[in-house]
Amino acid sequence: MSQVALDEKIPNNVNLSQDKRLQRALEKWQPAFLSWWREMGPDGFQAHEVYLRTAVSVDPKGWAQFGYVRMPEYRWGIFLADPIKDRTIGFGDDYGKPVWQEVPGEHRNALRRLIVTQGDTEPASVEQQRRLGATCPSLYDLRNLFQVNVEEGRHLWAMVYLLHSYFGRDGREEAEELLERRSGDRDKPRILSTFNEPCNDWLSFYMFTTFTDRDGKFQLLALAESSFDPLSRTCRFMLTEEAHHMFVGETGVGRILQRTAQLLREGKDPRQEGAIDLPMVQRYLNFWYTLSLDLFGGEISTNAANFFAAGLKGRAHEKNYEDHVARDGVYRMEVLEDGRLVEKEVPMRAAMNEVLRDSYVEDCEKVVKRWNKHLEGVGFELKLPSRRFHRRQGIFAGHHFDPEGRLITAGEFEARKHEWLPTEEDRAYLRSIMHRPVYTPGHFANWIAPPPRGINDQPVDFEYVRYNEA
Ligand code: BYC
Repeated sequence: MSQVALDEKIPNNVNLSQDKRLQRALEKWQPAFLSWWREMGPDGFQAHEVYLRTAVSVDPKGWAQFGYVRMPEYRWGIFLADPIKDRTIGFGDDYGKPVWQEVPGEHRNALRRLIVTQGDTEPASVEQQRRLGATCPSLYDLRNLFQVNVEEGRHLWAMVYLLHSYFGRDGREEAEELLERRSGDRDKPRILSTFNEPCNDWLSFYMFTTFTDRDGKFQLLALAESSFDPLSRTCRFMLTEEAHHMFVGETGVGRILQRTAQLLREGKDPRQEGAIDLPMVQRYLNFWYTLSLDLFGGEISTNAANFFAAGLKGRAHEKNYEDHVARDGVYRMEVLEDGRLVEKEVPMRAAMNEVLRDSYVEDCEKVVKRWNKHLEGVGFELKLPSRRFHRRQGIFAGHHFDPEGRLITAGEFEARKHEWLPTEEDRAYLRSIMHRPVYTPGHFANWIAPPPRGINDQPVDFEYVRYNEA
């Protein structure tokens, strides 16, 4: 293939047309990616034309070009944010030294593992969401789902680029394995817990894109601080795309709340009208928020301490902290000792997962505040549960807490979990109101309000997804 044709097919700013080694690695990997996409990507919509944005360069004009594309023909590209001149290491033991353009031998395994873990979440989320097209509330939402999906595909490419370019043969093997694991599969599951949970209805999808994609935002912010400059630059560009995913989630839940609040103000029972009642929204929030808290890892973590000391993974917006070495500092956190919650001082470096979780929780608080604006006057407010509630990773896993964070017994938890977490009945109800997809332009399911405006200045009733037999 000519250089121009290659750059046209795979938009990039990594000099792909001159890089024979990368070309050879991709020659094998790209067809495997496409067959994974056909097998595990959006079910039933591979031949549809979707109004998508494609990144063709990193400058503001090029990174968001819109047009109809069939998803398997989407141009998944490879982009790094522009380099920062004379960038130095921003934290850890090597603070102030020049950043690395190659992988230092002593950090090779740890870096590869971080990149693989990040990369694994991207195809996992596509797999989790692959059947949602059959129950979509509108063409607008269907298009947003597919935009999220193709960009997760691109984020996988971003991590695979790093594995192919900087990790030799074992990098290529890891890249292949990223296409072999499957979300929820008993024998070859995805690496992180939350990415093996089914995401089969649109309330879950909006909660996932609000809370789980927001974990993505904070993990990418932490990796954007990395001393390994290609990783930092890759993550910086990914963050520009992540913003849209969180927009899809936050406005999706917001529009559900708007519809339900409207019915409540009219004195109607949302369930009688086929809409979603607020306690159910709270249960889904509790579920996806707490699963996403798990993605930050243990509160006290040697891995996190080592990543920080080595300069591999920092804190979100590291420049806002005073002490970038954090060798002597401590972090006060509540831990369980002899069945009681007590405050304890933990060496700061060992608490880095919790520090990142703090930034995340603060961001989530703001989202909930914006959601509650839709509920003014209806007598119900959504709330984030305690970060101890319903945890499966870290020091609170295996213990029981109520949403206020009070320690309770397993029996008490069992007796009340139907108030706090989605029930079988909730799932059946959502299936019943979502079983019929809405594919008519400008029409919306009865359980969600239309958005105030369309995508890229197109009207709300634009045909965002269409089927052309050509
Ligand atoms: N599930 O020291 P610990 C995104 C393991 S989302 C399963 O507590 P560490 C996206 C851990 O691996 C962002 N296992 O944790 C969003 C370790 O295993 P080993 C993804 C878990 O290592 C939506 C052991 O438990 N990016 O982009 O400090 C759509 C003890 O670990 C979990 C990243 O995650 C879990 N939840 O931190 C699409 C960034 N938590 O060593 C995309 C890269 C912990 O005993 N990853 N374990 O075998 C990391 O920075 C770290 O791997 C983690 C874990 C923060 C995830």
